[in-house]
Amino acid sequence: MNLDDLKQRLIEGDAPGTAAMTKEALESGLPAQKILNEVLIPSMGVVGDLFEKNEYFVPELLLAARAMYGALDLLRPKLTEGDYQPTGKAVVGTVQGDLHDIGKKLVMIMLEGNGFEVVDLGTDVAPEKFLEAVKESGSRLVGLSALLTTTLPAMERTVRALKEVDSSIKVMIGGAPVTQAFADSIGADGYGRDASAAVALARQLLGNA
Ligand code: B1M
Repeated sequence: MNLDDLKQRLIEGDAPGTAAMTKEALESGLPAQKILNEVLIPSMGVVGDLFEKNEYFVPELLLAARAMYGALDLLRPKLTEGDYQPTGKAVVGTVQGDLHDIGKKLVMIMLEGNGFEVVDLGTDVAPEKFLEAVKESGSRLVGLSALLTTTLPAMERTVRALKEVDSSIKVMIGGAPVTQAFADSIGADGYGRDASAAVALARQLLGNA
């Protein structure tokens, strides 16, 4: 099948078309990881570029996000296939002021697929909410996502708040503007470049590597 057509459906925010072509790609035997990494994620990048050039506006971003969600739902069973033993628990959320959640959703899908129990706090999550969730769930691992340079300070505040309460809680961070150097500078325990790296890091931080 022509993967450029799928790319175009997602860039245009055509949810039914994206779903139909994702299904077709899976049925033709293409691995879910390949569809994700070589078609869907790069298409969201194109959407971002069009937004930057003022050719797309927020409504177009929302349409693309909706189409991406539909595709992820179809890929989820394939991405999480495997015979995994329970690995650990993690609390995840997008930091305060930030509404982006597709990357976080992917991280969650991959963590769950690798045996983690995940408590999802959603988006725009205040530091206190992370603290509460850690207390309630007993999780020793927190994952923070941020997509805006303007919400990086909220990430720093959240790491600081968690570490002040209990310095042994492990915090991993990720998202497009995040780097290893930033993680080091704010005292996070690790940075995951993508969802697969986040799983390896989560295992390592909980001593299950
Ligand atoms: Co927004 N947005 N957006 N947006 N948006 C970006 C991020 C932007 C880069 C677009 C651009 O200008 N090129 C830009 C940020 C610029 C900057 O800060 N440097 C931007 C902007 C400016 C904005 C608004 C301010 C626009 C406005 O209102 N004027 C506004 C802010 C709202 C807010 O949050 N307060 C806004 C709004 C939105 C929507 C709500 C409309 C929508 C999000 C819908 C949703 O998520 N449900 C949206 C979208 C869709 C995007 C782009 C186009 C796509 C993001 C995405 O889903 N990527 C984005 C452009 C881009 O990223 N190139 C853009 C796909 C996703 C799989 O990748 O999230 O990076 P990503 O996740 C990756 C890794 O980063 C990593 O793993 C994932 C898988 O590989 N990862 C982790 C992520 N979290 C991790 C956590 C980990 C580990 C790894 O451990 C815990």
